[in-house]
Amino acid sequence: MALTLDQLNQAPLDEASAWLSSLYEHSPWIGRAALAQRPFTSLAQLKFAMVSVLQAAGVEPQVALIRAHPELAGKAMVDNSLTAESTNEQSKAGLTHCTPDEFQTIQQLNADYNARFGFPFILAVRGPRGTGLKKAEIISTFERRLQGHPDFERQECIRNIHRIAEIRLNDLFGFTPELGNTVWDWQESLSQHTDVGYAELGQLTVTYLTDAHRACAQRISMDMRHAGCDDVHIDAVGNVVGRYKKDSYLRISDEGYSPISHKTLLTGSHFDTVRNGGKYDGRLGVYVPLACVQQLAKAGTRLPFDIEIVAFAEEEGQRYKATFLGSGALTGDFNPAWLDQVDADGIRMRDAMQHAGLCVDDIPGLNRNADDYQGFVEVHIEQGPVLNELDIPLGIVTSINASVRYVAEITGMASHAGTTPMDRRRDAATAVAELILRVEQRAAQDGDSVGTVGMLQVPNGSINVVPGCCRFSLDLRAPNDMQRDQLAKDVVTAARGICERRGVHLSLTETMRVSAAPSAPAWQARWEDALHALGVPVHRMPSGAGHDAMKLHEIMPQAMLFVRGQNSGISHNPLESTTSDDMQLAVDAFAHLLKSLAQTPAA
Ligand code: HGY
Ligand code: MN
Ligand code: MN
Repeated sequence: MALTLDQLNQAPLDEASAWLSSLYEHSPWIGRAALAQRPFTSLAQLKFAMVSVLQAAGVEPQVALIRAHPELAGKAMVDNSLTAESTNEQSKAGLTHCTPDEFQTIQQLNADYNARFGFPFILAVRGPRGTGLKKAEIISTFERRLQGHPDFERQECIRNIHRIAEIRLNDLFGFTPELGNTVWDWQESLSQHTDVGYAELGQLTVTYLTDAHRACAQRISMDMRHAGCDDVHIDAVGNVVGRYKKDSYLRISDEGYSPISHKTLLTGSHFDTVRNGGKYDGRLGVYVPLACVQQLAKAGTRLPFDIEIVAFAEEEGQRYKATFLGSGALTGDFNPAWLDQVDADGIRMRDAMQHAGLCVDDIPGLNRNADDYQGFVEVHIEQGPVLNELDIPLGIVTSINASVRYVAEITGMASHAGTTPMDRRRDAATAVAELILRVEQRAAQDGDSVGTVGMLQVPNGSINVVPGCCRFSLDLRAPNDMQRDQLAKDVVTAARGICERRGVHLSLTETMRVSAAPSAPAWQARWEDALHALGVPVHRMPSGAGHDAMKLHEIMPQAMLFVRGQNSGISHNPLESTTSDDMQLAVDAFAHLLKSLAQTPAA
């Protein structure tokens, strides 16, 4: 029989702690100590109470807890001394049915890991979806983490223990993150579409208007229609737009109805990806609101405002240097010069649009009139380690950092690698190398600026030729425009100085400049109210990553909600991950925001 929060809140301490005693392996003290924080208003609040107990306990008890766990497919499994919960978890992941090779590999990994860290490897093998990781994934994670730092590994084991406890708690309360699972599954099926050349490598890359990109647009359109959106269309730049209409009349009193004057709520995020990217960057911000629409449609509920969800077609600027193209088309920022850009295969954007059946002439008509909207909200994975290290599932974005990007080329003189003395070279690559280290040093000195050279190439280089040309990119970001501009100024000045001294030539083209986007206080407050209602700690933080919300910020109030990433919140990397429990909480927070908006009198 599933437990309820009321029962847990009201039961005598011994009885309540007995219910929680198997959440943390052989360690009932954690659940017991957390009960001091009763009454709990949500499972999320109870989970975080146990996280806090362990954080406060310090390193010794944490290491003791890790050591209280069995190895994966280890001795305890072989001699059947696993707890019922561990048996269930290890069998769900297939660890009770390893091939001799798999078994041998895992034994060796267990021995190596224990020898290196002095405690067993802990992984929540039920995985981010709760249905169990594949053995291959378990082994690759094991091998990857064997190289970790001891402090990090202790913390990562504890994070996995909290995930194990979360899943066991869900089972105890008969709770299934249904909508989180739906969102997780929508993204899983969308991720099957990937660009040619990446599919073969098992990598996710969806760049603007490729066939995979168009398949994603069709897929998202279908998901929107099936979820209950009234209008779904693909617009002139390839954005997928779904609208869930308001109740044209709403009974507000026994006397009758009144036409609704609430403005539309705009939400969404992008569905293009970086090369070899993750499944959730952008897409999560399409599917979380869509899960809310699905729930409203199922209940036949209409709000006093339309919800417009946009899956933006291009945010990453991978195929063309046209970052935020999708959201920029809505804010009047589509740059017609982009149409004549060519991609790495010489295909003009204009022709790629033609090939995708888009009508370039309709682009100016995509401009949104801000007066028609209440504002823009975006849900996004954090893409960083903060929430992961705090063990907090959701975060409140206070501002999105300002950024500026360049593509650049340094030209020197190609010459013979064997005969050109070191003091007679005009080596383009060493000039860039010196600049890269200068960027690293200069960005670091601010403390909260970042500088990255993400692309670096010696075109037509040869092993025995001093590089005469070196192409590279610059991505510079800071919490505000002034700090960003100072960083950019210093970097460009340094670049010119290096080129002067080395007798090489610099050409630099700015490809993007976007201002910092502070969250609108009223909208940030709505997200905070939602987290309070969910019993999730409110952690406010800036966004180091850029988002479509920066573009919508230029014409309407906006605020973002972050969702914790797994694997230290890594992103722009196939290890990008988040759990269906955290996605469920994001859906719950979005639903809370919708409800509070619906109860607010029309402006
Ligand atoms: O680069 C960024 O910040 C975003 O992921 N496009
Ligand atoms: Mn991204
Ligand atoms: Mn993104």
